[in-house]
Amino acid sequence: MTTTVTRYLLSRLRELGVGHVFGVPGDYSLAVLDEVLDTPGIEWVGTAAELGAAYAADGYARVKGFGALVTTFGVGELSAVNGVAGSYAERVPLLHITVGPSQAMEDTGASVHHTAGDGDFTRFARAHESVTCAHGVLRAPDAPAEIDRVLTAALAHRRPAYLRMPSDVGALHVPPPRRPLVRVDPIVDPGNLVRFTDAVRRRVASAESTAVLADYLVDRFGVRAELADLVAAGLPHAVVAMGKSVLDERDPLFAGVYAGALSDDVTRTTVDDADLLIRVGVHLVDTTSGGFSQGYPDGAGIELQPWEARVDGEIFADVPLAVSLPAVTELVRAHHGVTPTPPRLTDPPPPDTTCSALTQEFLWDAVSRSLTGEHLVIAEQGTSYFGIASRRFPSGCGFIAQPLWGSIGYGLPAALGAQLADPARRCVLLVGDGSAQLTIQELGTIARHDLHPVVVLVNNGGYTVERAIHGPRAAYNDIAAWDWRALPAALGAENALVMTVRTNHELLAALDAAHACTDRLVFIEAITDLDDVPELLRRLAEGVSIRNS
Ligand SMILES: Cc1ncc(C[n+]2csc(CCOP(=O)(O)OP(=O)(O)O)c2C)c(N)n1
Ligand SMILES: [Mg+2]
Repeated sequence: MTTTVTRYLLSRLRELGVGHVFGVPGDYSLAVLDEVLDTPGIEWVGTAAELGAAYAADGYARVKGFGALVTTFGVGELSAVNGVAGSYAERVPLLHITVGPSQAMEDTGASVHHTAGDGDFTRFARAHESVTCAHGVLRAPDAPAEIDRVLTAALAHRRPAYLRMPSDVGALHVPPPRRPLVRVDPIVDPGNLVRFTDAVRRRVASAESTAVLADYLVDRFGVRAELADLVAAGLPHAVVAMGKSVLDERDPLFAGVYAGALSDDVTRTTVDDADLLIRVGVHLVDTTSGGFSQGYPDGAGIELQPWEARVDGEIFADVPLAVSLPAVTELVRAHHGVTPTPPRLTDPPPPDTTCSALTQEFLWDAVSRSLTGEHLVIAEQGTSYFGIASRRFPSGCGFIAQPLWGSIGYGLPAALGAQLADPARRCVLLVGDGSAQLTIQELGTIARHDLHPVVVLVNNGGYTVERAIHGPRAAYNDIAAWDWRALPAALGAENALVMTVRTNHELLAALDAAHACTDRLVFIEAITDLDDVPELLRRLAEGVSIRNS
């Protein structure tokens, strides 16, 4: 029995749970896409642009564990590369396949379209080398081995991989997969594990107060359940915004979203003043740490990272998160320390239902209050991210943002991917007008697939987050004024529920209507003042401005 290279690849993607492949076709890739259309269990999602496909594959992978996009050589793949770089930075595993000129054309060095006309067919792969963890060119007979190699690497590193497929290679016959894809477990050094647990035991026994700080690597390395076990041992715990949703924010011992010196007092003191701070999958970046203003001593405490652990700065190599975290939990449970006092987070004031003009503080309070455990929030960089990140979520509510790579325009296509990945969980996209202008065309893709997310578009007349940092009235922070209300219908969502809100009262009514209307796309244009920013951003912006100068 044989299969084709394309079918081999698609069956491996199916095995990884991929049910949707994103991209834009090109003449080189059409035959490959025929096979995608013919493959049961895989749906082709044609996006308006390749960058949207890359962001969508990323949002999809954050929900399903793996994503895929197919682009055409040169023009298509380079349009996607910013998205792939974001997945690389934020550790989202996916496969970018680009289909290019046939091997025969390559051999003759022909000056074919989508090349630079110099016979170099490897140039664009080189552009991907620095933003993928594995890359290759598919050729018979080792195409199956290459596919398996790059997929295994992407899974192990939680990073994207890249494959170039000459257009004639997809149809070549190869043996079908004989066994499941090999998953590489991280290496565990038994000696270091023993030394690590001894060090943790001593540290836990002498600690007067212990707290946990968790971040996004918990999610990427699949240890949410293990983290829940650790905090269930009775430890106060906080989360870094990039890892928001890895902890239950309604737990009585939840101490809030930590942002270094910009955190609320309760959160900051819980983390910074703990005698022993256990950091789980923490990777602070400037946008999540109040510009690296964390108050806990660097290196002190217990630090659990994907492949190594540290205790008071001592490194234990090859003691990976999946092993170190349960080990720490066992030792914390065995130690009967002082029962902690639950942190007292202040709840926001009751909603102001008057007709006063909508403010950012009110907007994010109201949006967060309206969420349930069935929602998945996607927050774009800008006031949306800073506004929602610090608000407390209901148990089970998911969160996607891109504060490390921070490429505006990411949110809307990521919501497309996330909504396709889990149709049962309604996406709530929070996006600024400036960001939306980069990738709004994917609203058409959302409509074409009859998806029903709620989009809250903050219309504040331009780049407010940038105004807060520099140039409040500079022309470069202005954008073209669009008729946002007309856009959903123009882009194919004729039956969308579209609302514009200018007051607190109108926003509350719109959110009620949005949550009641689950069978349609909902688009809320929320108008706020161009200088109005959430408190966290206001504090952060002062620091950014100083650092940039
Ligand atoms: C691709 C890309 N280009 C430029 C930037 C710089 N940038 C960061 S935020 C931002 C403005 C965002 O404005 P908007 O989406 O309207 O948000 P808000 O006004 O609510 O802050 C810009 C231009 C970026 N992060 N990514
Ligand atoms: Mg704006």
